[in-house]
Amino acid sequence: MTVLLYGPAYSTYTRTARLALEEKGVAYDLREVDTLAGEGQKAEHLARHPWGKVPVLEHDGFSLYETVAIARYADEAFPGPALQPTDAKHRARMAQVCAVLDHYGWSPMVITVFVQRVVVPMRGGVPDQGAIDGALPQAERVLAAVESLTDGGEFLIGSALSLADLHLAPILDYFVRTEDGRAALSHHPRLSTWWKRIEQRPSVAKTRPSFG
Ligand SMILES: N[C@@H](CCC(=O)N[C@@H](CS)C(=O)NCC(=O)O)C(=O)O
Repeated sequence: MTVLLYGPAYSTYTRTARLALEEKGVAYDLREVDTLAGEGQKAEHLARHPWGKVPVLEHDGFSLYETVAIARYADEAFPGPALQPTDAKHRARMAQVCAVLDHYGWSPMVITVFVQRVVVPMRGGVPDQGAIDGALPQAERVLAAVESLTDGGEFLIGSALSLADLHLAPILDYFVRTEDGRAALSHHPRLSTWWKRIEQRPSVAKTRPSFG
């Protein structure tokens, strides 16, 4: 049965779910729910997600929200290259990086720095410099933490692509569209090298939003 993924192409979390499906080679229909236009709060979407957020995946009568759960499901329910290490320590590190990004990274890097520097001016507004100044040290701390948790190889964790890579790529893609973000990333050589490689991956290139 067709896999449906609800969410807009510009959403970083939706993109992580798409990356997992793309890397597994799973065909899916992206059903745009424009959360910035308030579509997440319509009854139709609230029936899928009690907080009106994206993404939501539907497969074979099974409905699932929360990106980490969706990405794990994509990995475990479908054939294709494994996206989670089998070794307990690497698997725990992968989960740790995803949690760090969710709890401490996404908000300062995407919601503050990217939105203030890119989206607000696009809409004719003036960036809130105070908010940016407050977010940058938080972003730097996250980059330093993730850099210290990585193995320094081709992928963030272990010897293969994992959900940690798919979690960070959409966040960093927006962050480095700002000068502040590029400067912050340049302080972290492992992540800088990782980003140059990962941004060229077909799944990452295919899902890159034009937004911003
Ligand atoms: N914990 C959720 C977070 C999802 C999330 O915040 N998605 C954003 C888009 S990237 C969203 O739905 N924003 C709209 C809103 O908060 O109303 C997950 O991991 O899926």
